Order: sequence, then structure tokens, then C-alpha cells
Amino acid sequence: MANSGKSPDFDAVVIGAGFAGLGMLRRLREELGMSVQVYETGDEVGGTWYWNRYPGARCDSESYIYCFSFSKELLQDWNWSGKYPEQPEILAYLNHVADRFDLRRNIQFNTRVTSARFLENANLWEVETDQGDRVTAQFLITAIGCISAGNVPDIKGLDSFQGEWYHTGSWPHDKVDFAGKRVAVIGTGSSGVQSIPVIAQQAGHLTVFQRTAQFTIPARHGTVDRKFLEEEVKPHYAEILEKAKWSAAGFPLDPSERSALEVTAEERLETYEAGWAKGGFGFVFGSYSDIRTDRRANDTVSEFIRSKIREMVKDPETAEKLLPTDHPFGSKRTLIDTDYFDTYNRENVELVDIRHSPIREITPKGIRTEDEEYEFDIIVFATGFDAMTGTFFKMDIRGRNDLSLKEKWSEGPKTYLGLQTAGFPNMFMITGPGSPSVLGNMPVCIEQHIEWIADFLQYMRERDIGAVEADADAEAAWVSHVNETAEPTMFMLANSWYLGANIPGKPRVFMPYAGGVGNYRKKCNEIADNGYEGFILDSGSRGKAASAT
Ligand code: NA7
Repeated sequence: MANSGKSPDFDAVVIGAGFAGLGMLRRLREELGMSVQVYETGDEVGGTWYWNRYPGARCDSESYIYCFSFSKELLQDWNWSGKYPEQPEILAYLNHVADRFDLRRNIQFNTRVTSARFLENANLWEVETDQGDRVTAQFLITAIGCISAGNVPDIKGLDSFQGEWYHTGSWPHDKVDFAGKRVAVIGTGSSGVQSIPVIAQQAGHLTVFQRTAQFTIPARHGTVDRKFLEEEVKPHYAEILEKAKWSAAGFPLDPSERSALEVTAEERLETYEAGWAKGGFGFVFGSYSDIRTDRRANDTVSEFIRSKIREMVKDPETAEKLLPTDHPFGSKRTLIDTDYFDTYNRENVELVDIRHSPIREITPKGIRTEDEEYEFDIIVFATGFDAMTGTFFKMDIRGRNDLSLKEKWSEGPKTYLGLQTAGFPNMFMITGPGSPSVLGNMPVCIEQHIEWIADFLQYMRERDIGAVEADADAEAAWVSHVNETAEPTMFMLANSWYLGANIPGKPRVFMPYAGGVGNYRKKCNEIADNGYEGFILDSGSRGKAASAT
């Protein structure tokens, strides 16, 4: 459909139908009365939880806090079964939300946005898709996820491999049969750590190719505690959510205020043991306040986890390879696992340290490292994503003066609050680089962006403002603040996807905002209360769509 007159085809185009896209669509349509078109590449809703169907895929946030908060009824009605929700259950939840709030009618599935161009004279975005759509909208809102562009490393010979291979982030919808097969998993990040124990139970033989040994904390997963849910969560959802909103990482946890260096070694050990027994992210937030900022404090927890690995893994040589010694705990994404280290005690599991013996090529039969050749029926790439910017760059997004986003961000992403980037008026990013989202509980972060963006659009409409754009100076100041905030943290001491270090040639820039979810919310609110300080408000052509649907 082309733009036929002065009015745009839609008030807003939203890209993506995961948590962010669904929530944004509902808010704009139901509360602002806007006409919205969502484009989604998949043939269903779900985003991350549509694509990541690998064995063992589940969320590291506890289920009762991994949800939308906009509907009290939804919060009360939905019953999770797992303490940590598994992928099929989260997908079922998102499908339920789509049905319950009648969201599908504004979503076009099987459609990838290929380009978006800002039409300066009209203050509109023109969006094109791979299905031949060409539409205009006043607002362009990206809800594309932060970890959605899969990274299959460029290893020589992959095309020649005669077996099957898969990337965890675009897993087939039909079950992959590992029974009796010789399987390789490359990568030991979240996806590897979750899938390895499950694949090991099914495969004939599993070989794990590890580049970096990981710190991981036991999840202590199980079925959901019904009594806890009915008595402690559901009657108090409002307070729980409020606490999560203002917390450091979007969880309703009470962070410890003690320093690890103030207490005796015995007391520390007791705290770490208690946290380890309880499992999950509480281990991090409930122990000591400085383990993520002070190297000496961090050493105590890093060493504690190493001692646990030595205890859990029976073969001393394997245990030694599994010890993370080149980065402190918490400098890469904190991992939560179920039986990860125990898996290496199985007869059918082998660990190959590719830091010391790198993969040279993939052969028709398997994988050749510097020292050996291995034969496989299936190779699983748990090798992560071109995070935070990769999905943006798959589209040709152009702002003022035909400037492409890829060119603007060639030295790393530059945003104001992670919500807008100068030169791209009326384009908003949900969980964009420069926001804390990937360091926190996603739905809490996503909903904050949805609410903030919707309030801004409402403000614009009430004042007849046609376009808003981040001011270049405000953006530069925010980029500096993001960098300064990350500088004293452990995050700077590892090669992680937060820094783009997993993608050859990607600029080494810390992309998320490490100042905390609650602090960030406060800053966003202050900026809004000050008349959207740092944004240029242009009262030119308003570009409202003809009718809301
Ligand atoms: P991650 O966390 O980026 O992990 C990818 C893993 O793959 C990690 O162990 C990498 O080693 C390894 N990797 C990456 N490239 C290669 C190559 N070329 N050769 C060998 N090994 C490689 O991705 P996940 O999918 O596990 O998790 C992504 C996020 O999803 C996660 O953080 C959660 O937020 C949810 P490295 O550590 O870089 O040496």
C-alpha cells in the first residue's frame, strides 16, 4: 500500500511482535487510539521466544516477574508451571496475550522490514518490507530485541559438512533427534550452558567446544511454588512490581549493602554457601554490594565459584579446563544453570578447550582443531548474537540527509537514553543500546520504554508537535555518561557481547547502560518532567493518520 494523500497510512509502524512489539501495539491502539501496523518476520508472535527453541531454553528470571504488568486481571489469571519459565511456556503466554487483547489483527507476519526512510518534507517514515509493502507512518518504533541477529562464525568448510547443523537462535520447529548421535556444541554462553545438559541426556556422544570457561550459578529450577504464588505473589503484585521497577536490575530483590571486604572469611563463605544453595540471581544481589565493582571483593566470589567447580567435576583435568580464570565473575553475562558442571561427569561427554587448540575448519565429517579431527552427525552453534546493533543493521534505516544508521553508528551506537538517535526524528527504540535492558529483567525494562514512549507521543499530540528528535549534544553527553558508568565495573574486564567483542571487527564499545534500571527510570522521568529536555520538538506538519483502527 502506498501513501495516497497527505495523511500517512498509519500513525505508527512497530517492527517486531515479541514482548516489546505486543506491548507497544496494545498501548498505542488502546490508550492513544492510534492506528498501528506491526511487521514481524516470524509466522507467529513471540520474538526471542519464537526463535530460541533449543533444548533447555528457558528464562533466567523467575516466572512470576517475567510478565506484562499492564493488566491486573492477566497477572491474576495466568498460572506459570515452572519456577523459571521454559520457552514453550513463555511462547504460550505471549500467544495468550495476543489473543486476549486481540493484537493479531494489526500484525503482519512473515514480513521482514527491509528499509525505513525519513521523509523530511512530510515528517513521516516510509517503510518497505520484503513482501512488497511500502507504507508511511508518523512514528517508527523498533521492537526488534537486543539479542536477535544470530552469529554463526565464519569457519572454513561449513558448507562441506555432511551432517546437520543448527544455531540455537533459529532452532527448527520440529524436534531435532539427537538419540544415539555424535553431537558437537560450540559455545558455552547462556544458550550452551542451558542446552548442553539436555543434549547430553539424549545424544550418543556429546563434545563441547569451549573458548571461554564460564562462571555459572545453579538455578535450583523446579515446578513453581504454588503456595508462594497464591499467598505471597498474587495478592501483592502491585508492590512487587513497584519494587522491581525501581531496583538495580528489574527484580524485586533486596540488595545487600555490605562489602565483601568488611566481613571475615568464614562469614563470607557462609553467605556464598547460602546463596549457592538458594540459587539464581539472588546469589549476586543478596551477597555483597561490591562484588560487581571492586576487584578484591570480586576475587572472593570468583574463587568461591571456582572451588565449587573443582568440587562438582570429578575429573581434575576437565575441572581445570572449566575454571574461569581470564575474567572476573559478573564481567560477562551472569549465567544460571541446571546440572551444567555435573554433565561433565557423564561418560558420553567430552570437553575440548579451543582456546588452546582452536578450530581450524569444518570438514565433511566434523570439526578439525589444531590438534585433532572429530566426527559428528550434528553440530550445534551456541555461538551467540551480533547483539544490540546487528538487527538494526540488517535493515537500511535512513534519517535526515539520507544518513544511514549503520554509518552513524560505525564507531559504536550513539543514542540519547537508548530511546532515540539524533538525525532520526520520530524513531524510537525499545531497549535500544544505551538503555539498561540487557542488564536487567527484560519485561520490566520493556514496559518502562513502552510507557515512556507512549507518554511522549501523547505529549506531542496534545501540543500539535509533528516531530521530535534527540539533540546531538544531549546524545553526546548520554554516550559519555554510559561509558563513564561502565568504566569502574567488572564489565570492562572481559570479552563479552556487551562490548561487541564476540563479533570480529565490531567496535569495542560498552553498549548497555550500567547505571541500574531504577536510576535510569528516574532519569527518564526527570527528562520528561522537564518538558523532554534534550529533545528537539518541532511543531511542523503533524502527519496524523486518517483513522485509527
Ligand atoms: P553468548 O553469551 O554470546 O555465548 C556465545 C558462546 O559462543 C560463548 O561461549 C563464546 O565464546 C562462543 N563463541 C562465539 N564465537 C565463537 C567462535 N567463533 N568460536 C568458538 N566459540 C565461539 O551467546 P548465547 O546465545 O549463549 O547467549 C546470548 C544471550 O541470550 C545471553 O547473554 C542471555 O542474555 C540470553 P567467548 O565467551 O566469546 O569466548
